[in-house]
Amino acid sequence: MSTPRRDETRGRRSAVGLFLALLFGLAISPAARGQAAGESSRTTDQGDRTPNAIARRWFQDAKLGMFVHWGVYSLLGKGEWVMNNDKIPIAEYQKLPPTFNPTKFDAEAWVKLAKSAGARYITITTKHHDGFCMFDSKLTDYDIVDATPYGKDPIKALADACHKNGIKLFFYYSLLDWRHPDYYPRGKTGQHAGREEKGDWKKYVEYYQGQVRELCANYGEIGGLWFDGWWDNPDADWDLEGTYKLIHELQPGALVGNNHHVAPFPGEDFQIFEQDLPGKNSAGFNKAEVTAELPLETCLTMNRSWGYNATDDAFKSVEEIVHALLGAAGRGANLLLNVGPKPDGTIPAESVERLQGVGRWLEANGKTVYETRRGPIPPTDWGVSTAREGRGGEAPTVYLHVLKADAAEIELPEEFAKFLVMPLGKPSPLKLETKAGAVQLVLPADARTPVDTILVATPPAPTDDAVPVPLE
Ligand code: JFZ
Repeated sequence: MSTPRRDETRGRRSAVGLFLALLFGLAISPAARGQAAGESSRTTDQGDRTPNAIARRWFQDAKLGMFVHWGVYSLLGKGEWVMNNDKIPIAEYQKLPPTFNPTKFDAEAWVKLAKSAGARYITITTKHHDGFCMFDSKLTDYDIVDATPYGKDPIKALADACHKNGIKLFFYYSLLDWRHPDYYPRGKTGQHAGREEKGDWKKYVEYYQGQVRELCANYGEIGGLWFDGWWDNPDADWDLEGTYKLIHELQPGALVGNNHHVAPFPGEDFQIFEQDLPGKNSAGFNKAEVTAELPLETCLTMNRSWGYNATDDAFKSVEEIVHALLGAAGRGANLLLNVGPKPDGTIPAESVERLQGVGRWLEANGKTVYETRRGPIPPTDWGVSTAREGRGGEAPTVYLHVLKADAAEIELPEEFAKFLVMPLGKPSPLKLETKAGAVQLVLPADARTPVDTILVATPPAPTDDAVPVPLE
């Protein structure tokens, strides 16, 4: 016979059970989530076998991507905004491509580096705000094949190397263009380019959509498109609906994201945060609410610059980057970690070292990150949680990532009272004490590990009188 106390326990247990079921998308149908038909009915639900849903789940599993900001601006070593910031007119800036010859660019080496970091995808600038195209476009001569002594398409080489090495490739594409004459009426930036005060916006939209078509048609299977620059001209008619439809038609498994800093538009497959974890706004421009419906991604610089900056040595440590990765994972987001290659095509040594450091950490601890979802404990003062679905009827596993180095005791929600909690890779269960409705977990110094103390929490078996049994 159940005692009242046990009934309470069961109630709590089912709350965690419900959370975990929701977490892995087992329980909610699109209809139950009030979604309309068409574009917005795309889901991440397990049962949804459309290429888009499969790609979204793949994306949520992937956790780490390598972001690449590379263009003719790299020559000046002052970041990718140099044309605007230094008020360089087009006539001057155009002198850069004839000197751009990245003979040391090695697509295979970049992809292997991304892999050694534990990244599962690469997102690269195909055109930034300066309008220069790093891919072979038939719609302009202002591209790397037509306008530089290099004369080859690095995006093609990268796409081939990615396909060969099982890495997905996403294309960053700037909707904003500081050079195109038809980018008119102008937006907030690019005012010193020296263009005439005229232009045909419709023609610009045709141009950019034509380039999106090229990116979807000429590089085999791609991971998706990552748009930026909408914020320069938010009231303009961008026909994003048409653009997204084109992408989804040409590449049914490609995901669309847009760094517009507002709530996601229909047809977008993931929500982007810049220099901030979802829900935070230290950068000042992440005011959008975090959507529950879409996969999330946070992009982050390794120093303070996106494009190569010769004097910026404010590099984050490997520990800080791993904490950012876990902070993202604990909020259900991927981390897109940036590198700014040099004009010769090599990636700065500081970045290489850090990528490899992150890779070493993931090599040892990746099973608590990849293929997980945000865990049942929201990010808190001691760290974050992630959770992994149980295979073949097994109970799900919750990973507690204790990021606070000196935490001697951490507080857990009372649902955890009957969980078995063990430091990753150590066979000794930790002591849980219930005090005033909360569970205190004692963390002796010898149970802690540098960077992240990972605790594996296994829920009690679903039978009524279950007593946790230590795992073998
Ligand atoms: C944008 C780009 O401008 C930047 O060069 C880089 O590519 C980054 C990933 O994305 O950064 C922005 C864009 C808009 C604002 C801030 C940073 N904004 O509106 O405040």
